[in-house]
Amino acid sequence: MKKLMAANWKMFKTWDEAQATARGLVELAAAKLPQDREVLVCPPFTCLKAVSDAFSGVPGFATGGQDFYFREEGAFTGEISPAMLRDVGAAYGLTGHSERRHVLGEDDAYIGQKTAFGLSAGLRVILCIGELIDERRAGRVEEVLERQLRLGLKDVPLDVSPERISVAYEPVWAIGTGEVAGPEEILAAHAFTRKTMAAILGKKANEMRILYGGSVKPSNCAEIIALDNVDGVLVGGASLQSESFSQIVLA
Ligand code: G2H
Repeated sequence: MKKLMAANWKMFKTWDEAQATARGLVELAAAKLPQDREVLVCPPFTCLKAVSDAFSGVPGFATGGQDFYFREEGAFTGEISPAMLRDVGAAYGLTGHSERRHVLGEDDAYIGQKTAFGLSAGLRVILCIGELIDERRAGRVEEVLERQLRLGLKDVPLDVSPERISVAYEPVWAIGTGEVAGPEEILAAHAFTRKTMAAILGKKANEMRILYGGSVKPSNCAEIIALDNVDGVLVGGASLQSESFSQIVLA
């Protein structure tokens, strides 16, 4: 399975900034991109078209939305549908990012509805999961991940193509803090995630990608990406500059 090197730009960049960063990334990384890697950038909705256009015709480069709603269209002020994402070139959509859960108040059931709807509407979906520091200290990591996976993947059809659904493990205490989970913590969480996905979706879970996210940077990416059950990374802060994200993509 190809490793997915994914960027989450969160609420950063205007159209011009997004275009310049995307073009810079293509310049720095496209020619050297190994066959077994793919690049994904999830910009704010307002710059998706700029990044999709910059990636157009570049093999292995794709764009995605950071979120979407679980209806095709309608009176849902402020929301964006999977079809609208696809209309501006996006192939992927994230669900359940920790900032959606803990800043915007989304719960597991809602995230599960979006995950299933995004797949049915033709997106590739990356379900994000991860525990809070208090949950880790209380020894509740597996309980939290299991709940997030069971509810998040609840309505995913069992015949889904494995490349269309991925999970990103992002321990909340490692997001934007500079504090990376250690190899043992990543190995344990990813192995548990794989086992739980298999219990929910069957053997095909072995062909689904599990990404790690949380303070990934050029200096730690090579070590993380080499770990068992790490099939890619989801990068926030260090993906905002084409120089640092290209180093991660090629690490
Ligand atoms: C986790 C990650 C990107 P950062 O949110 O999803 O952000 O790399 O800044 O920790």
